[in-house]
Amino acid sequence: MKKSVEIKTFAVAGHSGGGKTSLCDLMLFKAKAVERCGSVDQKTSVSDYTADEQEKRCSIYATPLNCEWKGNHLFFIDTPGYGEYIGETTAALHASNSVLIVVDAVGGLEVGCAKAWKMAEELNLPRFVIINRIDRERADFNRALAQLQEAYGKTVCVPLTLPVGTETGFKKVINVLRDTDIPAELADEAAAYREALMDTIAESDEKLMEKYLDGGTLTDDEIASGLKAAIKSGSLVPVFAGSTAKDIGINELMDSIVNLFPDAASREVVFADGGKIPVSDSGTGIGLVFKTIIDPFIGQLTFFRVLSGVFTAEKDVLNVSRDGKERFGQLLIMNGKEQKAINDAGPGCIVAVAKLKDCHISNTLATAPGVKTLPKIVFPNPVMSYAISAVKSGEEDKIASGLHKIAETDPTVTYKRHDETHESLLTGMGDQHLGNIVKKLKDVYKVEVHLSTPKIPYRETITAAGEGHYRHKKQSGGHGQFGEVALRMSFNDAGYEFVNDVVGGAIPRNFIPAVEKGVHEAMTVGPLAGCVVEKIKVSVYDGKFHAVDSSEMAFKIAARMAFRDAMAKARPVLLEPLMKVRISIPDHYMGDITGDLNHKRGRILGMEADAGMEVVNAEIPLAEMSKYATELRSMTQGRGLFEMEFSRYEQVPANVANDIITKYQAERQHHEEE
Ligand SMILES: Nc1nc2c(ncn2[C@@H]2O[C@H](COP(=O)(O)OP(=O)(O)OP(=O)(O)O)[C@@H](O)[C@H]2O)c(=O)[nH]1
Ligand SMILES: [Mg+2]
Repeated sequence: MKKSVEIKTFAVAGHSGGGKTSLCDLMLFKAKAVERCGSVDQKTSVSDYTADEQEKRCSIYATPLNCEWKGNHLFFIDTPGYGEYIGETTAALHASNSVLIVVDAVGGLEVGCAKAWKMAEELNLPRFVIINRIDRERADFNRALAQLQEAYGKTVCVPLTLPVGTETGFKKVINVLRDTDIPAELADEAAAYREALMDTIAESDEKLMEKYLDGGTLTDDEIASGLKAAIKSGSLVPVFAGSTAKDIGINELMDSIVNLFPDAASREVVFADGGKIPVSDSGTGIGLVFKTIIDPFIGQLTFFRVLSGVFTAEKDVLNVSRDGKERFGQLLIMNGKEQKAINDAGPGCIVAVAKLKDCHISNTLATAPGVKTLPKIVFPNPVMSYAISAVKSGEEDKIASGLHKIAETDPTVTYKRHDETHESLLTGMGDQHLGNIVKKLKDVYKVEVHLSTPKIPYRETITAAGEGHYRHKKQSGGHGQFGEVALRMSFNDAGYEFVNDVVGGAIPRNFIPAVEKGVHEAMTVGPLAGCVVEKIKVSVYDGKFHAVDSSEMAFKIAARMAFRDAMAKARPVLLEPLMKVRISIPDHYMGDITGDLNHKRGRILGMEADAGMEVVNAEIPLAEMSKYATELRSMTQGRGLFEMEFSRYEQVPANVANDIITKYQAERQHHEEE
């Protein structure tokens, strides 16, 4: 096993189609980790090995890979660029020490790259950029570089290598720090970047600064250590030029991974409580589980990243988060579906173990007691829901158990029964993501499902005070039913409140709980559209009882009817959920996006420029958002991203409310007539 300083652990991230997977395949091949170079186009990629990925020719899952290069062991994770699979990228970044962002020289700084940058920045992960596909028609290295520099700073994004020629004329790259035979047309540029880099290096260390200002030449080691310090702090993000298709610039990139990427010892272990310890090459193993898969052939595999210490095969391990114990079998390092068993794994290693009992994403593993938990991985909120039901009746349990297992491997999927609409909801990141889930249910869990647009959980409340009264009286045979209730209601912003204001025993105390129950029942099916009623205060102030005929049932019915009577007089209104939505787009889509928000009854709260994208913050009714993942994709050709979370309930505008109420009342009448 290599020492932590010889281990580099990084995620490869960026916009879909930039060439991340192709780059990973090429690195594996160049490092002789595989015999033939995998290809996305020929469906032989080591990383995109699942049938779904091969069919779509795009990554869906984050795939841990590894190889050795010039004395270092590289562990890297190829992530999908497509926005709906962002959960995979999130997990991968949590297992990494730095991020290599792949930018397409044709497309430039697209939203997938901006998002990767932002996530890396939030996790304090050093960044590197490769501008790839320079061999392609309409490629423009300088345009892509200018976009990066505009978004993140001219002194931050500085090229370490520059392309000689472009498109079909792209032949090689030059290293601005090292190379001396620089073509005349690049000489000025290379000199300017060299100077910028030397300034950054000097600024990173006072001693180096003095030496540099005194006119001394910095040694290779001094240059590397200066660059590393600046990279670690994020004040420098080296940019590389390349083409994975033509294998140009990739040697220089891989050498720099060895020389400049932060190693596994460079980052302290930070626990959930903020406590820190330095990375150790020996002693108690500490690891973070970031991925689990359920493979039809291998069964369940748990991936974790070693943060400190050593894990050994065939040993007991503690799951600190679950307060449990696991028995490790083999320790595996993986290249797609190829696995290699190792004896032990130290800091920076990404390893897999088969068939653990109770081990989940975000769990902390340790080889000895006394280790604190690591911070949990925070996944993005799923944003698109469908009501899901079984095609064959009676297979609901099969759906539940299948989705439970799927959600276990993908935290951006949820499956829940909605308390208010009583529908089972499948929620995920968008149509394609959910499409994959449905396919998996069919292929792996053998159950077919229907998806439909879910009902909106509208609610009802009142805008005035009201009084209601009802006498429930029935004489059937000998024993009758009798209960009479009078109540008042008023709007109560704090929530639901029930008060007993009955004096003089008009309703005996022992029947009050039944009255409250009746109110409660009436509140679950409001009079306007059958929705939950909220934010009201109800006070029972009068009633009558009968010594023989009164019963709990009679008071419950009377209370329910009195409630409806009062509510009808208290000017009831319909409320709808509003979502807080954050939409990131390139600026030229701004007009289309804001225009569309107007149609959606959206309210724009603000706009900002963030990490190279324009961001629109808005509040939009949930009823208008059910297809937004798909709509945004088609409005922006896949160049937009959005996040969404529940904000609050608000009164539905009268014209919209009328339609909803009329439709509900018509359905109810139809039911009653049946
Ligand atoms: N001409 C050219 N094509 C490239 C290059 N790198 C990748 N490609 C092609 O670009 C397409 C997309 O490449 P991928 O490696 O799948 O891109 P990715 O970034 O992994 O995409 P996602 O998995 O969807 O995020 C494939 O057809 C590749 O063959 C390159 O340097 N030059
Ligand atoms: Mg890919």
